[in-house]
Amino acid sequence: MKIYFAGSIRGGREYVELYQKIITYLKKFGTVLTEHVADRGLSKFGENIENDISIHTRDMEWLYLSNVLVAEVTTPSLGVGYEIGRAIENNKPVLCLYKQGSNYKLSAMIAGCENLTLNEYSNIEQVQNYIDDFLNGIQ
Ligand code: 6K6
Repeated sequence: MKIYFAGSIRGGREYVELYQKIITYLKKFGTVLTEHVADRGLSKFGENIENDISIHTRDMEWLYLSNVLVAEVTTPSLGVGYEIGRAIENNKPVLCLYKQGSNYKLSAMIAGCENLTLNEYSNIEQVQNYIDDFLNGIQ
């Protein structure tokens, strides 16, 4: 299984350690195409020598190749929201994970979307259980 993991980069890196844990767990199920999302060596806002057009082109190729998109949506991110929309339009199953009690309010465009699965979690064990349920259900 090819998995596209989406998490905030320029939207804010507050949960990057959690992204790393999610990616490690997702690897039990197949290949994660977007491990760089948890790259802690990255400068604060994801600025590096790659230009934005090549980032977008490459990420869309990976999104089309993937069997499923898993997104950590707690930190609001235009890029993550865009990827979720593109995945749904391309009939990919989408799992969104949102940290309960966060100060960030989840957009109605995610919370109210019936074409994705949204799970709220409070710890990594719950995240793992939601991933198990979701990915075992589509395999
Ligand atoms: C290199 C290593 C890590 O980041 C970089 C350069 N920037 C990006 N590289 C790859 N994907 C990116 C980059 N910036 C945004 N994205 C995609 O958008 C990722 O797949 C994330 O899921 C999402 C984050 O969007 P923003 O709006 O928070 O940046």
